[in-house]
Amino acid sequence: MITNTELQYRGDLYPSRIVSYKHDVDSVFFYTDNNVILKVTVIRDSLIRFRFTTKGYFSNDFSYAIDKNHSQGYNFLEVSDNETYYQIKTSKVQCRIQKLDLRLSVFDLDGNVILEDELGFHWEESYEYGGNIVKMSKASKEGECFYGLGDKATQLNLKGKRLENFATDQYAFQKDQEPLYKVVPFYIGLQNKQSYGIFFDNTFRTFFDFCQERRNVTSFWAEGGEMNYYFIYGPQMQEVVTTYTDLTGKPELPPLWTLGYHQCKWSYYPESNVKEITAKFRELKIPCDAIYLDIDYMDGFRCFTWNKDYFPDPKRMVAELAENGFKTVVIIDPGIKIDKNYAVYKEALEKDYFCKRADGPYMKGKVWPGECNFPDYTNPEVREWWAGLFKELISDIGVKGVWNDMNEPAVMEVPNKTFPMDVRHDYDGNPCSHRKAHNIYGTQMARATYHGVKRFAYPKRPFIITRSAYSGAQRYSSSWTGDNVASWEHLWIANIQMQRMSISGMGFTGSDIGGFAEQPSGELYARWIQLGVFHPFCRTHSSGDHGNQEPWAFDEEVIHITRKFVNLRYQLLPYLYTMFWQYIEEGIPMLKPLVYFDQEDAQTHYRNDEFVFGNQILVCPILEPNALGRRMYFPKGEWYNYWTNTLVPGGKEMWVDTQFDEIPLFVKAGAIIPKYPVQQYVGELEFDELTLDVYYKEGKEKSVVYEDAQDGYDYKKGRYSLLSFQLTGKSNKLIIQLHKEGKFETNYSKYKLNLIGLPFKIKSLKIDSEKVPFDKEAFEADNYLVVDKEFAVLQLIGE
Ligand code: MIG
Repeated sequence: MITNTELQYRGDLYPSRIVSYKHDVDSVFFYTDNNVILKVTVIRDSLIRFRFTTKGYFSNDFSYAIDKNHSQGYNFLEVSDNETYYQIKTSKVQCRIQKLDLRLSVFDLDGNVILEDELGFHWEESYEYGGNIVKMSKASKEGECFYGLGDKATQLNLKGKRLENFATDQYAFQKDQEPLYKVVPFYIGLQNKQSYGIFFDNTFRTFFDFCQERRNVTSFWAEGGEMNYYFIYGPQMQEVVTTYTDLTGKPELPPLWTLGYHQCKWSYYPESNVKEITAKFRELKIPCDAIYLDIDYMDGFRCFTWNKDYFPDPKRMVAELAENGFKTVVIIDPGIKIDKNYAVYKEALEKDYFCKRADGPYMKGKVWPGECNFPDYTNPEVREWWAGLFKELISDIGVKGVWNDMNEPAVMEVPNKTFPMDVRHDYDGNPCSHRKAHNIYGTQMARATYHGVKRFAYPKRPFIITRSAYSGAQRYSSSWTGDNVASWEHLWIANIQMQRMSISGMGFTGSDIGGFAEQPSGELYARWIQLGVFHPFCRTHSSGDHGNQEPWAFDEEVIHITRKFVNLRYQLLPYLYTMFWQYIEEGIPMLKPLVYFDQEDAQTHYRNDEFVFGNQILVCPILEPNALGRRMYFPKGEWYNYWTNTLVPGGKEMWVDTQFDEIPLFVKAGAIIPKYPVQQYVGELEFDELTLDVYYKEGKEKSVVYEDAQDGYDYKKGRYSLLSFQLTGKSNKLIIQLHKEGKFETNYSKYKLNLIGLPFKIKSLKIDSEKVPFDKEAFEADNYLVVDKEFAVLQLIGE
């Protein structure tokens, strides 16, 4: 064995033998004789934190990612030891730490290995910066798969890949290009039908290697900071993802209109152009809820100003747009123009809020406004000031959402596209350089923006969208995947990115529909909108320098397809809102990759294309030109073709025919799917019936529908409505039991049941065990049954 003294001159250093340990309520400290301490904290029985120091003491414990409200739960913690290792046991897992070298392994209670150190923790001292380059390597078994890590533009399963986390403005990124805009150092391992998670909470540049360098080794490392990671036990992927999301936080509910369709371009101006665009949506009857103003609305790209030639009276314009159902969202960048006549600049300068270089000068960089300084959003006082700047935009002008761009942060005309690494940051009282603050800069900007918009929008809910993000950013903001390209390959990438973001805790995300750079063909645009309406955030955006990208920039058929699919999204709003509610309540991802849906089925492990939207709708986009069908995999269960209502058994791959105006879309047998009427914008119509598409199944299936006032915070005081439908299908009977919860009274008074796949003819109807009249002819004419919403048990009895 090589000793530590020898290794010091070769690079890597290792912990040596454990000499003592100490145990407190939820943590165990292990001390080695070369100053390494490992602190093992049992946060929950299925969530364990491992934190290492090489200095003999720990620095201040601070994280931007961890939600201070995360659940800690009851823990069972038992420490024992034998000759070779210490053992820490919780009620879910046992963790062994080798006395010789601090290597650790985690087992389930049946003794199956879930995670095992290869070299384990090791490090390299950094002479240049001080501190360590911290490294970890784990043994990986044959067949192990890896998922997660946020916005990576590559296959869903990350096995065989090396990935880098460093927030980067990556214009027109390519497949497999690294690094991208967001940093989510969290992955899910799946091995032996068991899932576990690792969250490496370190904001320095990090790398993950999933068996690329060495076939049986997974490793992750950071250019500084601490080896500090969380192990999350599954065994189901759902438990891993919900635990991670609980740890890093969930958002509040967004206003329902944000789940509508959004239209954007760089840039819509002047006012007459904005009015033309919004009018055209209404004229063509393509629903739309939001219109965006990109950087040209400002006066010389100065944040919080308006170009008065283009927008002489923003308040009036925003109000007029609102009358027509359009919410206005405006862009705000971090670069503040150096201009002594510009109020925001002057104030930040006076108060010393800009980031500084190591030797004192302000950080200066070129962005859209020209030379800029940049607020240090890692300083709480700066965030507070920034939040206050939104008063006029939100309270006075009536803007409803703010779009944070360029916050990686992006700097033009410099080789590394961002700040030099010596720039100083407050890091909430833990002063550091840009090496440590870079990856969370964007999140702190979005956080400050969120607080400002929320303050001035109250009692309405705020809406924020950010380009850069670190784990936890989901608490403050939605996001989009940055500057993609109008290509078929990018449609493939977008599909995977949104699934990956969903299982990485950041579900409220979308791609620029149609592609940002270059111009899509009508066919590509149509295929993209057909997928985009199934993404939590649904916005068309383009750079504007390759022609227009509104639906009417294409031919009649594309207009028809756009309308058809956006209409479908608006019909599915209660379904979409319910899945959002499950995300904020329980951390359940809105989009479920097939492997998440059924990890036991090895066929799902390398699939990229199909995903489950919510819990009961299976979506498979068409990702190539001239395709009137494709092969796809059906996971477990039985699935109704949405367009034809024919039933397909799961567990196999099949060819599915489609038209140009359809994509393969399937509904789980037994599902009850709620639908609103098509509206041109959220809240346009009052309606008296909630449509329920009821998909018969022999057996049981539960469906839920969450509703509330669609905005505001009353839902937090119990003013919501949660309908739980339990469907039970028998050969000549269909029973629907309904349980209601919550204090919110929905406006409608009836359900309109659309019965699909009933294997029998209805003879009679019972509501709460009373026979009620049944108009057979009327039912057979259109298959709809209208019932009063106040029922507990509905029975359809066959002949
Ligand atoms: O340097 O504001 O990703 O969505 O339209 C380009 C102009 C700056 C990049 C964003 C894009 C936005 C554009 N911005």
